[in-house]
Amino acid sequence: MSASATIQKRAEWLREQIRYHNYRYHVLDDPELPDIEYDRLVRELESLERDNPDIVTADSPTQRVGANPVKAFGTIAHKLPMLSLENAFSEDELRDFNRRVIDRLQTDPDSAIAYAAEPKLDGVAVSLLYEEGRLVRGATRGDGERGEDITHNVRTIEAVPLSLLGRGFPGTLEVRGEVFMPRAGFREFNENARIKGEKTFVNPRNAAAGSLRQLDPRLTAERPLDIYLYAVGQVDGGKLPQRHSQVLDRLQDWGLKVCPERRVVEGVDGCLQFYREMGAKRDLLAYDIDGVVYKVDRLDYQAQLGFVSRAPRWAIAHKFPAQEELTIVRDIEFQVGRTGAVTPVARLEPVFVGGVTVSNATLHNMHELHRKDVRIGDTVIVRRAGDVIPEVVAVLLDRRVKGARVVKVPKKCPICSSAVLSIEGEAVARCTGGLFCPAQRAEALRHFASRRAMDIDGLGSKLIEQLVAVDRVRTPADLYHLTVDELMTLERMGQKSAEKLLASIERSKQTTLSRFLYALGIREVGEATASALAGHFGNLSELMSASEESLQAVSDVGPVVASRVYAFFSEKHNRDVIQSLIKAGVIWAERASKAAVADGPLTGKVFVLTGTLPGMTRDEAKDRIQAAGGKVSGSVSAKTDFVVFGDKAGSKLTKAQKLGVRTIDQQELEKLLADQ
Ligand code: I6G
Repeated sequence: MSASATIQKRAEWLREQIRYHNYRYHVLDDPELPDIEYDRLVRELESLERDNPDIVTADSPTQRVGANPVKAFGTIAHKLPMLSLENAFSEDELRDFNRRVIDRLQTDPDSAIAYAAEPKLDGVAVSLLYEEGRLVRGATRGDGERGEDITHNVRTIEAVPLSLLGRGFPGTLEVRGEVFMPRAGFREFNENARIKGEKTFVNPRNAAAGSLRQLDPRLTAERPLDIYLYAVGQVDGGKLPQRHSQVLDRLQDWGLKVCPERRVVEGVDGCLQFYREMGAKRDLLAYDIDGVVYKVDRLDYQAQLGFVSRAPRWAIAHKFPAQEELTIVRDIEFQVGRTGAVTPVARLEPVFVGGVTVSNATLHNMHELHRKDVRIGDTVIVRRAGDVIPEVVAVLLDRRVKGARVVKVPKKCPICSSAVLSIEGEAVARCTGGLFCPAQRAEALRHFASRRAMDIDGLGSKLIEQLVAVDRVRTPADLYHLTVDELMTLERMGQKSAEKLLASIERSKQTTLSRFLYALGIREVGEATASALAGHFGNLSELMSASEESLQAVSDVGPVVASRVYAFFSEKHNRDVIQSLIKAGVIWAERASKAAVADGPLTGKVFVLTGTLPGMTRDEAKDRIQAAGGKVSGSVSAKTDFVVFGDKAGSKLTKAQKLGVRTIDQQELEKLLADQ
């Protein structure tokens, strides 16, 4: 064999391999080869074809993307028209269809008709034409008689074979089906487009249609498109099986992708069971469907039944309730969530969608509201899929009326009238009345009582929900006025548990400034920030009166945190709750003020803490040392004056001993502090 014949043979072998593995991967969803091996085959073929351009064939798997964009789509005439399907929107309509089939066929009304059933994909109908097993044309349905020539684009869809597998296929085989974009691919595509500031699509169907309408096939090739074939059109020079279900099996053998959810069912009952199963699965499928299709399985019956106007008498689409509908935005209001997020909600002209009447739909946040540019009076697409909260998907701009009103984020919380804080660059606007706002009560209390905040043992979420529901606790300060008798009126609360809970509430009064600050639940103020604020200011009143600028002087406090803290303490409600907490007996060690501390008993002394102190938490020790003017550092050096050690003291103690730094235990520390 000559060198060029050997190369040619190798290239043909590689193509066969790649086609077969494409088939395993895309059509059977059962790959045989690891990706890396597959890539190796493709790379070898690409390299052979690059070095020997004359061996390239049009159906080579390397030739999916044509080099040049087209100027416009050509028109093609479908040899056999691409029909539409009759719809059934109810069980009765399905029964009527079945009755008509039986009547026309004059079959025994007691013996069930076999139907080939499959989901109806929400995509774009296309036709693929294979001549002698080679893909020669791809077309849209168009008006059924004429469609657009999208050959260059369908070639880029990896699930579309450029040549058929095996043998026995008709010389001319036209197959029809649905091109779609799986949901995951759609989400990813939209996210990327959003990041790049490019056009996004409203739903996977529009994304599939838009992708097929690209003039540049390189762009289509980047879109995650897929296909399921569901019917044959023109067939010449070959025979097909006697049943529709067998035809689909045969298409799959030839490398064409058919829907794995297809099944043959018996009579109306079988159809209804299939409909219910698919309905239950609908939200779990990787792609959108809008119903199921039943086709009389026997092709001789199909031929007998024929067509009426533009639809076959032997098939029907049984539709699910639509998940998207058009309606009008009557108003845009704002809701406050458990964490204070102020969310725009569209009040809609009631519309039946996703099986229920919807009159409210979320707009998610201000960023989304602006991005979608939803205005009062607009006609919008509202979507309700499964049990998900209905959402406004998009505005129909061409239906915008004059005077459609833009909505701004409210300055005051619609629930508690506290200021609403919108931070530049952040999508979510928030109510600043965290401790006071009824919408946020339960969440604020849960956080307040949590272990790392006020550590109220036994005050769990369920109990909090109950206390809020009966309006016994509005702010955390109310917790400190609960009585055993009141607690005993709650579900599953006996005297013992009530007493135990009150004891933990009582215990929580003794706290530290940093825990207390953390417990207030100020947005962005986690434990570390609370501790930094407590350490810096030393007392609450200085912190509460600090300007945004001076807040930013605290280590790790930037403009966002500073504005949150400032906004929180600017709210009178929040200051009132703090006063009530202090009045109820919540207490911590404070440094009187910076000036006073400047000449405290420990002023100028540097402390390092190591190990667990027996009767004091580390935060407490730190707060008290700082309140006495001392500084607490994280590492031991020659500048350290005291290392305070507790149980399981670590290397800091050894280092102190090495450097000759004075080491003291808690008792000695207490003595130093008592000298204050
Ligand atoms: O629009 C369609 C969706 C699904 C169809 C169809 C189908 O089968 C699963 N089948 C036919 C025959 C037609 N339209 C005309």
